[in-house]
Parts: sequence; structure tokens; C-alpha cells
Amino acid sequence: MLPAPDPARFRDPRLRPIAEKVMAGQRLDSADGIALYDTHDILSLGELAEWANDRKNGDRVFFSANQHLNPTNVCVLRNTCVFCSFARMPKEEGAYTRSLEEVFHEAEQARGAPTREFHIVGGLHPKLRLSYYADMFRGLKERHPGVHLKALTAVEIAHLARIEKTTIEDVLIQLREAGLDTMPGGGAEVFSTAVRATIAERKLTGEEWVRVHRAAHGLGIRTNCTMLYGHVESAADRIEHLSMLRALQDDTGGFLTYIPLAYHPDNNELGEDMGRVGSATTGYEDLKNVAVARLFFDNIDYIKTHWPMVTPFMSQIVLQFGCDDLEGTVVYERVYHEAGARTDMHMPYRRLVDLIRAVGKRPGERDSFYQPIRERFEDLDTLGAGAAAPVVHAA
Ligand code: V47
Repeated sequence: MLPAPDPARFRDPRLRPIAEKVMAGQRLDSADGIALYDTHDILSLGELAEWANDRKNGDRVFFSANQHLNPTNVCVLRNTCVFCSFARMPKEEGAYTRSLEEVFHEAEQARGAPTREFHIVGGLHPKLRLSYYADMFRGLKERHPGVHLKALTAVEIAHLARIEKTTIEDVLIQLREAGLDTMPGGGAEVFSTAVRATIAERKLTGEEWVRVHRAAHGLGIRTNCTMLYGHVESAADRIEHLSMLRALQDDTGGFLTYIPLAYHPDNNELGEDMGRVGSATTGYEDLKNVAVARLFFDNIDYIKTHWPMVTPFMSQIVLQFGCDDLEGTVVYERVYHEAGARTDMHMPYRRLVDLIRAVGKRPGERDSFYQPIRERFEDLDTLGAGAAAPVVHAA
């Protein structure tokens, strides 16, 4: 157990009453959340968040042996989600839609450690029906029995319900029968109506995103939640977003983890409009978004850092700013790499263990429900996990 912080030593006096609340186990309100975002006393913020994390999760940092699959980048929102670099029109250069055989082939490509979870997200294809995804899930389960399927964002579920002229619940039930286990947290962006009007005009609204996750939780399907930060949103917008997630978690308890997603400005209209091309979020913002989340979410157990977006170096540092969950092996990543991420696409299993150990934490491979699978790694070399592979491409 870490020693409790001494708020009297905090440089920013506004953090002192907030620290008292955190240490007394009291919930932070919106004004507290905004003060946390506004502070420049980043070390006190980090110390407090790390203490709150230690109280919840001790010194263990989880990671997973997972693999991302993106079946199509064709998306009907191509021209209106101006922050996205991944989407293509059906006939646009670079557009792709995988056949099921191609998806099954890519699913065999895990390097080193075996995959325990497929993370499957893609564009809103105008023609791909529910049966394409149901057949994919059945095929993956047949070929990889025991592998967990975390698949389709709320936006994709709502799109399938529209195409099939049926309800969200019906889509979820059919996909669950086909093998869907949990859902990722993407598509949330920032719930504020004004921000959405600027960055994702025709995407489902914040309320609709919440409705899909509520429906999933009601059916016993656990999900993740996210926020895309570092574009046009204010601190108040961020806190409104986190408050909506926290309220849903109060009602259902269905969220497993929260992942702050750092906006990448390359190859998209928003980045050009903002004059931000080539300039991703700063490390300062990345630290803050983890620490504030840890303090604001008293009811979500885990905060995950997505190293493909913020770099393995920043992901390692946030492990001392309140973060307890390091995104896994990934294998192949397209959404952020299309948007300018310079990180590798694959993280060797052993490198995950080393990154965690190097900050004095205890690594633990987890399953998709945050149950520990493996906590001893002495025989790691026998995994052939490529510990010496470079993590980041040269610029
Ligand atoms: O919803 C799109 C984001 C998300 C950009 O649940 C961008 O475990 C940055 O859902 N710059 C999809 N981000 C990714 C996602 C996810 C990722 C990691 C873990 C989990 C999980 C879920 O990617 C989208 C959007 O918010 N995104 N474009 C961009 N230019």
C-alpha cells in the first residue's frame, strides 16, 4: 500500500480539498473534475491518481495477449466523421472489405504468444449484413475455441440494427449466439452535442451510444468505454462525457475498463482544419487524461492505456499516474496508423512484461474479464516472444 499523499504539500491549493475527498472515498463532482483538468500541478495530480489506483488495484498491472482485426474500412460516415483517417468510400483508393476466409487467415497471424482475444472493429459498410458478422464470429470460434470475441462498437451495432430493420437487442442477441462475448468502447468520441456537430455530425448521438451499451449490459454483455480527447473539446465537455459514463456504470455495472483515446491528426480533415497535421496530443495531456479518469471513476475498476496511440514510452509512464492496464500484443493496428501513429503494430508479449516490471509494478496476463491467467514469467524465453524486437519505428 502506498503512503497517503500529503495534500498540504500540493503546489496547487485547489487540489487539496479534492485530495481530501478522494482519500475519504467520496465521489468527485463536475467542478472537481474540471479543476483536475485545469491544474498545472501534474505531479500532485499523478500522485493522487496513483494512490487511488493502488487502493483499488495494488501494484499489479494487467495486460492481454490480444489481436486486433478490422474487417472493412468502408464506412457510410466517411465524409462526416472528420477526425477519422481509417474510413473510405466503397470505391475510394485504399478501400477494402475482407472475405471471411481473409479474416480467418489474418486471425492466424498472431506472432509469438497465442491470442486469447480478438478485438474486431471496422467501418459502417452499407452492404455487409448481420450474417457476415455472425458467420465470422462462428468461424473464429470454430477455429480458435476458447478465444474471446470483443467485437463491434455501439455505432456498428446501431448500424446493423438499421440495415436489418430490427432492434439493438435483437442484433446483440443474434451476435451473442454467434459467439460475441464483450464489446469494445469505441465510437463514443465526445458526447457533447456541439463537439459531435463539429467532428462527427452524423454518427449516433451520445445518448444513443449510451442506450446501446445499456442494452448490452441488460443482456449480460460486458463492454468497455472510451473518450477521444485532444481535438476541439473543452475540459467541461470531457467531464460531461465522463459523468455520463459514470452514471451508466452506476445503473448497470457493465463497464469493464475505460480507455482514453488520444486523437491523431494526420490524414484527416479535422487535423488539416486545426493546422495540427504531424502534431499529436502532448504527453502532458496523455498523463492528465489517465489521472483524471482514475480519480473521477470511483465505479470503474480498470483504466487502460492504448500504447499504439500514445507510444509504449508514454504508456509506461502512465502506469505511475493511475493506470493499471496496458493494451496487449495487438499484432496489427490500422485505425491510428492511418492517422499518423508511428508506433509498431505489434508488441511482443515479453516486452509488455518488461515495460511493466521496469516501473516497479507486478505484471499479470489477464483474460477478457480481468481474471488473472498468468503471473509468473520465468520461462518467458520459451515463448519465442522476440524480446529484442524494436518497439517503435524510426521516424
Ligand atoms: O471510435 C478514430 C478512434 C476508435 C482516430 O475497447 C481515432 O478495448 C485517434 O474502439 N485518432 C476505435 N483515434 C478504437 C477503439 C478501441 C481502441 C482500443 C481499445 C478499445 C477497447 C477500443 O478509434 C474510434 C475513435 O474514437 N479514432 N480515428 C484518430 N484519427
